[in-house]
Amino acid sequence: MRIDIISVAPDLLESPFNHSIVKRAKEKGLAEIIIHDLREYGLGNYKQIDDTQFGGGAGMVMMIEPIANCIRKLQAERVYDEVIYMTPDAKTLNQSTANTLSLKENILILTGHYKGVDQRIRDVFITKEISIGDYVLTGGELAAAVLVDAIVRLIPGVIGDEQSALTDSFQDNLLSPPVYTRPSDFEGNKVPEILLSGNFPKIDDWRSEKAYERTKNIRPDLLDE
Ligand code: 6GU
Repeated sequence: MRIDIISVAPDLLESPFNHSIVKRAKEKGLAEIIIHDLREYGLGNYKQIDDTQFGGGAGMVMMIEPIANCIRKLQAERVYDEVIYMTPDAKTLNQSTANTLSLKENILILTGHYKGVDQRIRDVFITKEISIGDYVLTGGELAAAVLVDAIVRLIPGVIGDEQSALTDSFQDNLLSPPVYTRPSDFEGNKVPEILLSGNFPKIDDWRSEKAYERTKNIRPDLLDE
């Protein structure tokens, strides 16, 4: 999979993709992540990328031409399955969206700053808008890093143990059950007996039960979906 990201703060996107699973995916050739500095497409000597909003009001708006020029240049090189805009005023990311996106060939991600981008960018170029939750970040870069991490680990072949991604929290709209490792007794806090029993069908049942219990207590909304 190839992922292109357009950003005014490309340095924010260096480090998140040079760790653990995402790094391994890149090394295995399963994911290619390229960051594009929007400033290079800015207008005039000052490389302008934002301007005051029509109708008045505080805050700058990202201008249409630099973004359009950047997107068009990238689109001339490959066909994108999705052109995604990261913005808090969108549907929130969930595991199902991450699953769907992990099967795409090429995706382009636009990250916003300030008051956001001129609406016409969204109307003309964007095929999907994603928020990562009901709170506001300074810019879309950290949100894009979250999205890319969630997608890349799902690309077939990225996680060695195939089971591992499949048994994650949310994969069946359930939270994960509790997990334990040695020692089996920490200052009197014992690991549940069943996990030491070697009875694997029973252990599976126990884990399902605990996953359901946890979901019911903490995220009952997931059970309605
Ligand atoms: Cl995608 N962008 C920004 N700036 N804030 C957010 C967000 C995105 N998702 C949640 N908050």
